[in-house]
Amino acid sequence: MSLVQWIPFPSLGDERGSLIALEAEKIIPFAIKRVYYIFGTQPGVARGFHAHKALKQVAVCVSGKCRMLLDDGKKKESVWLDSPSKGILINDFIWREMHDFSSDCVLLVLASEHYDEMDYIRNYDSFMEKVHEKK
Ligand code: T46
Repeated sequence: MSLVQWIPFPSLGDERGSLIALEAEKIIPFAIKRVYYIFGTQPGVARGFHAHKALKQVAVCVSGKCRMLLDDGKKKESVWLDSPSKGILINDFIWREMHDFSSDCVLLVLASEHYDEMDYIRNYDSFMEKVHEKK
């Protein structure tokens, strides 16, 4: 199965332009507890480099683009987030890295849990150990 799970967002646009509504537990497959966005990323900067133990998230570039690398411990896939009309579902125990941010990139993230630093696995070796423990 592909690591990359796209969620197409229905557009409510009309002749005036575009509008997308993201409703929890409908389009977004969980109750949203937190929303954050990443913007103004400096040239050459990459972010992420961690996994989460329980958190699920949907990420969408509402402006510009960036490249998201996902890694489940067995395989890696890299995709461009370059459309406000689709998001990517990032499940728990997935290592993620964000690269190649355009200067106009606004990466919006909808999260299933409140912020909790204890939920992060920020060391790649620990991530690999935990993924194998789960099996
Ligand atoms: C993820 C990717 C896509 C908070 O205090 N509250 C928050 O809700 C978040 C997301 C971060 N923070 C603090 C923690 C750090 O001191 O803000 C600082 C920067 O966070 P971090 O270095 O984790 O940012 P990224 O861009 O590496 O990762 C973020 C999310 O943390 C992460 O869950 O999946 O975006």
